[in-house]
Amino acid sequence: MKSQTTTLPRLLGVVNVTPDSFSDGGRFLAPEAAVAHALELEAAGADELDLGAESTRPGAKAVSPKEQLRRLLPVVKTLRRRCGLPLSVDTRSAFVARACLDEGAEIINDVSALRHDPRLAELAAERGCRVILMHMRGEPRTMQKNPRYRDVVRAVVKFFEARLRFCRRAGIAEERIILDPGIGFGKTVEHNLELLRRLPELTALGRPVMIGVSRKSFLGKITGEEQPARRVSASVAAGLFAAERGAAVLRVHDVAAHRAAVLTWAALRI
Ligand code: HH2
Repeated sequence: MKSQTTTLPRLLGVVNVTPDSFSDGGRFLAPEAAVAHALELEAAGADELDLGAESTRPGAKAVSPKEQLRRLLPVVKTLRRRCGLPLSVDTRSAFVARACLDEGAEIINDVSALRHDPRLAELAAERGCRVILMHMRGEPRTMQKNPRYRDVVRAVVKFFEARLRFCRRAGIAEERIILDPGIGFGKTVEHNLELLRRLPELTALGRPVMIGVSRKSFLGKITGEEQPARRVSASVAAGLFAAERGAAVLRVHDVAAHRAAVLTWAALRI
């Protein structure tokens, strides 16, 4: 067999400890259910896990940091003992992130790109942890109200340039930063497709790019599939396309399907 030259995109498995996530709300709200699901994703080949307690689906209401922590902490504590993967915490709150980092989480995934809570940048600098900065126009409550850009890719590049300058000033090492264009966050179907097609313009910023297309509604609009859990094939197709254009991390719900697809894709690419 030839030696493998293609770097596989890492798979960040999603664990939503929420009652209302768009694709699996309520299934993993109980800590035991969330832990069992996380361990399943680990067994299926996830490289890292992303734990979230606040849905960011369009129209979602904010969840207090106290409530987020009540949902997350038992899960983080148990997983730190039972799971070998790096844990990411999907939160905009420094209070939540700090407590989870204290329990062994290693990555902050902030859909506001450190704009929501000023203390989150300080925390990231202090701990030297990895940080995922995501682009979002507006807030989850309002973001899908008539999103418009002159050129969505240029707007996202400019946004990241500014956020990277901000991080430098805040003392966050550039090599700890991962960029995510925020597929579905204040974007139309066409905006999402354009961002995926022109991904190399984002990787040109010199940081790994993460893509979260998994089960999202733009895939439903393309395929006509209304149920998020049945958008697995569409998610895999879009994920592989993103990998081909340079995505370093795929944030996915269906790890086993993505793992098989990514391995096959990599074997073909040698
Ligand atoms: N997508 C969701 C949530 N967090 N974080 C990043 N960095 N990138 C994403 O694309 C992203 C994200 C939405 O997916 P999900 O967590 O399944 O749904 P919900 O926000 O409703 O919990």
